[in-house]
Amino acid sequence: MARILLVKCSQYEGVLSAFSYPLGLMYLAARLRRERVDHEVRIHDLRTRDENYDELRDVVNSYRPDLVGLSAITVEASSMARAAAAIRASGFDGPVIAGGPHPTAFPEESLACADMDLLVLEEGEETFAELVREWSRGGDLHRVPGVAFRNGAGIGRSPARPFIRDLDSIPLPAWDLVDVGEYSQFKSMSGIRSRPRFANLLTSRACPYNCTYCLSIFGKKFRPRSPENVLEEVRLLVDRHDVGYIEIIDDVFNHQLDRAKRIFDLIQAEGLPVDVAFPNGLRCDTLDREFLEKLACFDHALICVPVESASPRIQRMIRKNLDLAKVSWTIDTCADLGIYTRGYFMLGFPGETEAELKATVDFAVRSRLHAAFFFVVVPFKGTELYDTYAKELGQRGYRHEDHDYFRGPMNLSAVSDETLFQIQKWAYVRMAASPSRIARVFRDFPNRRFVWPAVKTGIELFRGAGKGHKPGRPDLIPGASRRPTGY
Ligand code: B12
Ligand code: SF4
Repeated sequence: MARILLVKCSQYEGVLSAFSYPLGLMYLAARLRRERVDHEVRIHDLRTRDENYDELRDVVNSYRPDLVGLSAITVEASSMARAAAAIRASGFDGPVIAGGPHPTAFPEESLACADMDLLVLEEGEETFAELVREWSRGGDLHRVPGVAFRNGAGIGRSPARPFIRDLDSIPLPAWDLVDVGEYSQFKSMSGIRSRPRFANLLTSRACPYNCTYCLSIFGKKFRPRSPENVLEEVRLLVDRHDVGYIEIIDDVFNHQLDRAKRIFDLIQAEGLPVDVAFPNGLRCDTLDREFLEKLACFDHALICVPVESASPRIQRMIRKNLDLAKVSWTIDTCADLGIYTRGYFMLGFPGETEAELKATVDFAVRSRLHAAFFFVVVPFKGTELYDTYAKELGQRGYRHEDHDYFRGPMNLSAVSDETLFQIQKWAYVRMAASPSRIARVFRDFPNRRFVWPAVKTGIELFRGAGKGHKPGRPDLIPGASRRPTGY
């Protein structure tokens, strides 16, 4: 038997402004429990803690794990290194293994941290289970498919591991290892919610589209869970964890529309008292009326609408290729059916002109969206957008931590910084200055308790436009509140 500590890293020293459960680690833990040997697993989420690293040292000292796993996205890169250092500082001398989007996209950089032993690339369940098995019998971890490790001056990789074909074959995430009550103290990803206790649900993996700014860690072949398998998890969340609000965070939940509708049908047929949100967005030019009507049957439903740009040229350039007329139809139909919609827009694509930026803002303002977020484009390594601009970014001294939800540190567009950030600021003002929108928000807003947090987020987004992130000063980061929002 091995004792395993799984740690989710955090960009800030202070709790995060929008929360999701550490689903990746919960999947790994559930998979480990399926091994013939009884492993003991604990999850420690640094995003829920005010003072992260001293406490982590204490956890390692008291839990005494045999093996530690770290999970990080790219903005959490320095947290990953600090966490590894804190773990080593506690005297831990077992393997420190990291996985998640950051180690997958930046293996060389991740292994430059001397406290790190090994990386798991891409999907982790099978690789991590095999690593633990090999470690238990003193085998060679570098031979396990799907890993990267230091090799002299460079890095070595074992053969890639194929993606899991049948997602129903992996166990449901280990919901018993997280405290749903504690997570529900925080603002969930959708920011507003209709019921107190929420959970995240991943009903499929991978997205077949090829947007140039998106990192693909689950491959390009859409892999769905069966509706029955999804229902089993919703049932567990309701019955054992009293969850009432489900936030589905698939890349593209509606890729197989009939499957998506059947999931709604099954949940409703069983009379499970949940509302549903898609804070990560849906592909909004492929929805039909039946899908939206079924969604509207929940007491409350929320869809985020990732439009990104209303410029056809930019749509082509970023390979999103959205049918904007169809997206407008979706937004209008949602408005008619009382489904809450929030648009996601990206400003400042390479070479984007003032006319194109304004067209995007006009699209949002003229639409019947309840709300909209206007982000500044930041290319991530591992994406085509980054590869195209890597040199330029290097020259500008780009660092991963230099941006967050509220502030974009760069401007790749054809307009000056001043113009870009003015347009971004005014976008929020124009969205808010619509009496019919305000009336619609009041009609469809799920819960009065979230009115103030939602207004605050709007103000933070407005104020954040054009400001650079100040590393090491988390109190200056809007939204990185040190206290739970309290439901
Ligand atoms: C939930 C989510 C969030 C949450 C939580 C983010 C966080 N701090 O972790 C919120 C809403 C806060 C968020 C915000 C952002 N996000 Co986000 N988000 C997601 C989303 C939709 C789901 C994550 C998830 O739960 N996946 C499901 C689980 C099962 O997958 P997983 O965590 O990757 O775990 C698997 C493997 O990676 C691996 N693994 C993971 N950890 C470990 C650890 C070990 C030891 C091992 C062995 C294996 C392993 O095994 C797991 C099981 O197979 C993903 C998209 C996606 N498809 O994953 C984007 C994604 C993670 N987000 C992304 C981005 C860019 C952001 C933002 C930076 C956006 C922005 N411009 O502000 C912000 C960052 C804010 C912040 N400070 O956290 C990118 C990350 C790219 C990158 N290089 O890091 C992703 C991948 C989207 C994309 N396709 O580009 N996000
Ligand atoms: S941005 Fe969305 S639609 Fe585009 S590739 Fe990524 S997950 Fe797919």
